Amino acid sequence: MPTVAVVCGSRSDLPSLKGCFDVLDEYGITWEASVISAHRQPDALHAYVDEAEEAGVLVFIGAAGLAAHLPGVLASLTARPVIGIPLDGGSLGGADALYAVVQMPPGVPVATVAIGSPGAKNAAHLAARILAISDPAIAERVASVRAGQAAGSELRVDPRAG
Ligand code: RP5
Repeated sequence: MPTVAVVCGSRSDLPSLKGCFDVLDEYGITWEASVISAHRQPDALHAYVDEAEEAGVLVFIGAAGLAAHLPGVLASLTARPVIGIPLDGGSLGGADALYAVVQMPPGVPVATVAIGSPGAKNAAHLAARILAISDPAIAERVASVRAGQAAGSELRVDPRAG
C-alpha cells in the first residue's frame, strides 16, 4: 500500500487530478488512486479507509465536485490528515464543491486547496510537506522544489538599461 491514498468521487474526476499524480511522482511519493463515491458507495468508502490505514497510508487526498462530501466523509473516518480538492465541473464552477469541502465543523478538519487543477497540484505539494516532517528524503525534495521555484520566479529589472 502506498503512502498517499487519493480518492475521488467519479471516474469523470480523474482528468482533473493529473497534476496531483504528476507532482506526487516528482516527489517520489508512492500513491494510489481510487474512485469511490461517498454518496453512491458509502460502505465501500468506509471499508477502503480502514484497509488503507491498516496498510500504512499516512495522508488521504479526497477530490469531488458538486455537493462534494467525499473529503469530509474521509475526515470522519480517519484521524490521518485529509486534504480536500473541490472540483469544478458543475454549473456553479466549483463554488458548490468549495463550500462543501471547506466548511467542515470544528474537530473534523479537511485541509482545503484551490478549486480544480491548481488545487490538485497543491494537494500533492501539501501532502509532501506533511510527509517531509518525518521523512528526510521527502524533506530534501521539498527544499529543492522550493529552491527551484524561487530561482524560476526571480526577475531583476535594471531601470538604467535601455
Ligand atoms: C461528484 O459528482 C463527483 O466527484 C463528480 O465530480 C460529480 C459528478 O459525478 P458523475 O455524475 O460524473 O459520476 O460526486
